[in-house]
Amino acid sequence: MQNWWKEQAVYQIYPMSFCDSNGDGMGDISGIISKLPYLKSLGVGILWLSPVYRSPGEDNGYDISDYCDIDPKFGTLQDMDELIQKADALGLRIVMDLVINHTSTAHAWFQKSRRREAPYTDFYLWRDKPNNWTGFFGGGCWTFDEVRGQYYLHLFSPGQPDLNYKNPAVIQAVEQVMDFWLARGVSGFRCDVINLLWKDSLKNGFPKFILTGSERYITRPGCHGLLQRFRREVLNKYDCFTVGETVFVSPRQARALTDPNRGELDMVFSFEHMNADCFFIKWLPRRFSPRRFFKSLMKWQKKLPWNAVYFENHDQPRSVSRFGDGSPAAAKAILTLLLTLRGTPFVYQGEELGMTNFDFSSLDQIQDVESKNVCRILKKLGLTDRRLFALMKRASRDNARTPMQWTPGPQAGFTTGTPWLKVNDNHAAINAETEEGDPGSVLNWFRALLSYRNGSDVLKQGRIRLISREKSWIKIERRLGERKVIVAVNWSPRPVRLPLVGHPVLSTHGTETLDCRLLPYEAVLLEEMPL
Ligand code: ISL
Repeated sequence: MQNWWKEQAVYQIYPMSFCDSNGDGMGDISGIISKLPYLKSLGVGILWLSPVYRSPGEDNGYDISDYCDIDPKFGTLQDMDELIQKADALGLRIVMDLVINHTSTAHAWFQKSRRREAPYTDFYLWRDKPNNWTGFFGGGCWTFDEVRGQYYLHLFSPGQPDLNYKNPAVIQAVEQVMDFWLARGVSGFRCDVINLLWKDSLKNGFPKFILTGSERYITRPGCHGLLQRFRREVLNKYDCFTVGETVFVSPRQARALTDPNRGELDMVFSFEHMNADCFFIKWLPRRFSPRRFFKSLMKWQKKLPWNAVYFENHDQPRSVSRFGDGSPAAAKAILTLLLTLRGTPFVYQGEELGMTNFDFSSLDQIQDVESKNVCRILKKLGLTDRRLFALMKRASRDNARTPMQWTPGPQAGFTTGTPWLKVNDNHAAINAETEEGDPGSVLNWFRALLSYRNGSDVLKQGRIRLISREKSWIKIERRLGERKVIVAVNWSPRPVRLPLVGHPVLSTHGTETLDCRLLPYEAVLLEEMPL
């Protein structure tokens, strides 16, 4: 038996869009509690909640003003305790999002820091003059604060000032936050942009097309040191795990970050496979190539003994719209690969239903701070509204943030009020209630597949080998001792011929016999037993 977080699948909840219990149009913790039986029925074992802490909401909760309280729009600390308890009673663990590269400007630490109140004076990165760095959301990353009379660094929005990890008091304060939640019963953290914490210096960077200055803060030795310290001082006291969101990480860096002997993180989210439909950043699109996608996935499978596997989250467009043709068949094929690669699978709310990109009809319907910034900048650069619209359709983070589709009814059963972000019109067909009753639905495929994985040591623990990858299909082998599971996925809307040997156990199209032909977007699992 390996670590519990290697045995179970993780389900990411974006609380604003999951389930609204009080009709204010915004998801909340009581809503999540009401859906625990559904989550249990999926077969997942761990629930990761995007931030529910107190926050002004400039970046939908990734700008925290109090780490030790729940934002009133989501409920109370008591609701959170109830969620942890009720989840635990069902054998589900809760993992929090830990956003410690920056706080909100509304955080008391920042308010005191801008007034130079000890011990908060140096909690942030203050300078008389900005350097030449550029931020993640486009444009500069220094804002002048009138109260203090200095500029502060923010790699993200102006409302998200970066903390100063060269100040030991910051490290201690952050460790207290981790302790607070672990003692309350959470089972770990998804650590937001965790490889950016340590800034070597604030000197100018080499001018670059994007992220000038990043060589001074991405995965620096000081960051490894910090992570080791968090592990030693806090995490080791608990039965928990951490997964780091590590932007622009290389396989070598990821290996070091997740090496159990170094004691830093347990897993990381890498980004390379997310470039299968763009050049380096999503604002530079290119046609999706399954071959490029498979190549990157297999490279990372080979280079790391164990890692997080994901195709979707709250920052990425929907996988079925992006890597497939939007059809339920494509959704099933994509989920098949997600759940059969080696590693801990992370599934994002709605992915199990085949939810698609946002069907917005005007740019005004977009709420995301990143999208709004990028629109402003590209408009200034002369991009037409038509091209801007097309780009946002493809890449806006709001694509994955539309409300969860529970029923075919009004507002997809997400709220009785007006949802904060428009519900996708396709909820009439794509929703949990309808899919529940359809044996051929994406939802029921997800359940069947995860249930098979949960019972298969070969899939959970076995080695992985690529048998072959072609332009539009992939065949992999998982092996534990003498037992093998072969997974073949046709990633295209055309049938393909390929050699298949073994005893078919699951097929998206219900095929019971082998004819070495996969229908459009068909995926099959075959078992091979020792003779
Ligand atoms: O979302 C992105 C591209 O569209 C990424 O560049 C993203 O900003 C980066 O992966 C960091 O993401 C995380 O931190 C951000 C927050 O906005 C994201 O939601 C979060 O996942 C700042 O806290």
